[in-house]
Amino acid sequence: METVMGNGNGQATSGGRAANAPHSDLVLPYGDQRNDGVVQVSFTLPVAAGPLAEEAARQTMKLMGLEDPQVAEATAIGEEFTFFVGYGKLTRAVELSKLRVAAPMWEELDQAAVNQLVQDTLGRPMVVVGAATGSDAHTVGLDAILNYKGFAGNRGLEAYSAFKVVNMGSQVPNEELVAKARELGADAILVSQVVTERNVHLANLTNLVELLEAEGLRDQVVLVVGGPRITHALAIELGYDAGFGPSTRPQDVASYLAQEVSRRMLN
Ligand code: B12
Repeated sequence: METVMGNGNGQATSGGRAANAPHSDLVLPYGDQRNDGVVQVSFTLPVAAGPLAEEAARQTMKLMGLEDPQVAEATAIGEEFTFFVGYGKLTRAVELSKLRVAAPMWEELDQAAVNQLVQDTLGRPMVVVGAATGSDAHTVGLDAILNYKGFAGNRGLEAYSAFKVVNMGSQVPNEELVAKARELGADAILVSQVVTERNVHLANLTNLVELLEAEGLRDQVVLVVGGPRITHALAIELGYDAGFGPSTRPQDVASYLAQEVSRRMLN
């Protein structure tokens, strides 16, 4: 993860400059040449394949802000739909120095350093309770973070001596999660939310925070949420300590947990 600076409200900001664009703060997509703005898009229109559908596709690309739109491929999908691949040019650039990016504050530590930091801080393993909560039946993401085998060649939290991991699995009611956290004296609660249809995750995540507050446990635990549509900014807004999104590696979470528990001990 790139270097981040605290902004004083529990988030971190980064004005990041693209490493490969030392002279320009303005970036456009790269097609054939740097900053030519060329992008490829794909979409389906509910129009039968033919000249009308192709013109509708070009107009659609113009509405996306693309100049010189071209249809590269138009494939009929059934009788009334056409799938398109198109090319076009973006002319408005992103100004990197104006971006504010929220990210959890931690430095990447290797497994030995995480184990050492937790040992130095607590003198015992951190107790970590994880669950996919509410109606959510997706376990792969949570398992990727917690299980020994981990994710993309990166070992899960079970592989660290720094963590005692309890994985409660999927569709765990918030009440059961809170009861288990209390029973085990959890140092951290790790929640997975993959289904976000109709914002079902928002009510469920808020409910967990309310339950923890009602039980007087909220300040006792590091509260983390992860999932493909989760951002750190959203997590903070909902009352969590950190949020982890797509492609998170167990080492990211391990590094964050070790540093967060250490930071709390020092405060
Ligand atoms: C496998 C799968 C299923 C399996 C799940 C099996 C299982 N045991 O997990 C089954 C078939 C059960 C399933 C069911 C459903 N699914 Co489904 N499913 C998927 C699928 C194909 C892959 C998900 C996955 O495993 N990804 C791989 C993992 C490694 O990635 P990840 O979850 O993002 O996890 C990473 C990060 O997000 C993060 N992370 C995740 N959790 C956590 C937690 C913590 C604490 C941390 C730190 C990090 C973290 O770290 C992980 C590693 O980097 C996705 C589509 C897709 N390609 O993503 C749809 C998808 C997630 N499913 C979807 C839907 C709608 C459903 C159903 C509602 C379908 C239906 N109508 O019945 C049901 C819901 C069931 C329920 N009650 O939850 C939608 C969700 C849309 C949305 N935004 O809400 C998706 C996106 C498909 C789609 N395009 O519509 N599904």
